[in-house]
Amino acid sequence: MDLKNKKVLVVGLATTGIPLVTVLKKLGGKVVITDTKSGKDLKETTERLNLNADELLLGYQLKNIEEAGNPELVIVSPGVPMEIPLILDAKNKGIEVIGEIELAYRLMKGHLIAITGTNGKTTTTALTGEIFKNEKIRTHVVGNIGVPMISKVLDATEEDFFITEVSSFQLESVKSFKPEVAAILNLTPDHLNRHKTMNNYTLCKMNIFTNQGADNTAVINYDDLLLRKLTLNLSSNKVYFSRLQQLDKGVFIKDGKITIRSKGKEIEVIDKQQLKILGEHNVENALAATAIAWSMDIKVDSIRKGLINFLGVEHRMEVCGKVKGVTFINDSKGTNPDASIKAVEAVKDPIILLAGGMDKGSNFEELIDLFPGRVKHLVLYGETASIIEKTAHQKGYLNTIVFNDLEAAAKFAFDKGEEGDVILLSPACASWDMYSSYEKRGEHFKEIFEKLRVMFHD
Ligand code: UMA
Repeated sequence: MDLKNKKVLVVGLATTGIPLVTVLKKLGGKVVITDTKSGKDLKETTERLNLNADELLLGYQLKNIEEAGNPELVIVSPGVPMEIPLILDAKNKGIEVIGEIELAYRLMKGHLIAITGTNGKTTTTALTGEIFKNEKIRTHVVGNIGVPMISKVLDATEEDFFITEVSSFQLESVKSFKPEVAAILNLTPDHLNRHKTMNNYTLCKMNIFTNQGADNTAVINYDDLLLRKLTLNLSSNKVYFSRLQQLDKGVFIKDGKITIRSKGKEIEVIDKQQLKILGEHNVENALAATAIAWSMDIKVDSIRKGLINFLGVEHRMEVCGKVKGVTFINDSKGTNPDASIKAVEAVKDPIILLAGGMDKGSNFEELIDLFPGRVKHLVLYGETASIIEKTAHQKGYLNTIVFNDLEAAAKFAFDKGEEGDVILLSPACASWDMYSSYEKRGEHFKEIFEKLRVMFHD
């Protein structure tokens, strides 16, 4: 893709926008950047990138494309909604609008593996990356996981592998994006505040397969009936994984072992007990990573080593430690009810659950249904606190309390905690009402834990 002297508008100057601008400039593009954040807020970034005033339209939402000086191409960051007037106007006037992931795809060399799903995608992406690294392959673990794909494309060679986590936001604006292997792990409602309906959300996710052909592989969770139905007519070569059923062909659990069955041959990979990541949902993630690696001819020994050695990702069921016999677990990445359901199911000891955050229009009923016998207290904070509390009370679960912030909530949980209990931060909501990211929320929780640990000399 030739970007030399091409006028490009970049919308959003944060984790994605920063390397995006750097790459566009390296390729000779004429860059204009807009962000609703003010010049003052972005001063450090604009200085670091050596940007001048002509290139910057900061501090307000542009209403039309003329305001950006009629660029030839618009590239959006994942968090920028596709319905803002600027984007609609650009599209109406025939100006191409793509996301960063699409541009990265157009510029990349090497092999592309893409992983999506409502939950488990970060763990599966990181685990797949570990497996590929065991094979001594140059691997870039990128995407929604926090390292924009665009930041690695210019260094890559034909032999490199991109293991890319893709979100519904990113998949909404792809066009030619064509992974050699594409995986959808599961589909439950999420991000409905942006996508409006489950159908829209599903359609975005399905874009991962749109450009695949018979020479590409689609890795699909056989146990997710909606997903199985939606992928029935794909032209890709389908590889299923299942935690619940033994398949004629694919990756599944047999006698407690992760097993591959292919061309009439059966291969035992590991006993699922050997996984260090907790919970049945992580067994699914391990099955998916195995299926992806197997479809790319990765040796079973490398898969085995990756599965056994993988310790999980930060902010996902991360055990911080114990204070006075109470275990603290940071699952700040639990940003929707389904993720928190998996977290609660994975903990065998009595739980004091910290939850709440930005309102994405989620339904919390199923999460609350799990509480009897498992969750001793539900300690809430953030924008959704009263919504979750109301749902809990309607369902007859009354052990709830609301605080203004996470620190007060965590301290209350600690006061209530008894030896053997688990204080689980699994908010079931996005962090954006109080934090800039789930990472910042998780770090804050770990700081609170550290303070208590020091205070009680544990
Ligand atoms: N902005 C505007 N106009 C708008 C909206 C936003 O100018 O209308 C600006 C904001 O002021 C801000 C910038 O755009 O400066 C933010 O862009 P962004 O929200 O895309 O955030 P990035 O920092 O670039 O991070 C994004 C992903 N964020 C989102 O999808 C919301 C990160 O996923 C991802 O790790 C990163 O790109 C690298 O690829 C985070 C996430 O929470 C982890 N993702 C959601 C999830 O997993 O559920 C989808």
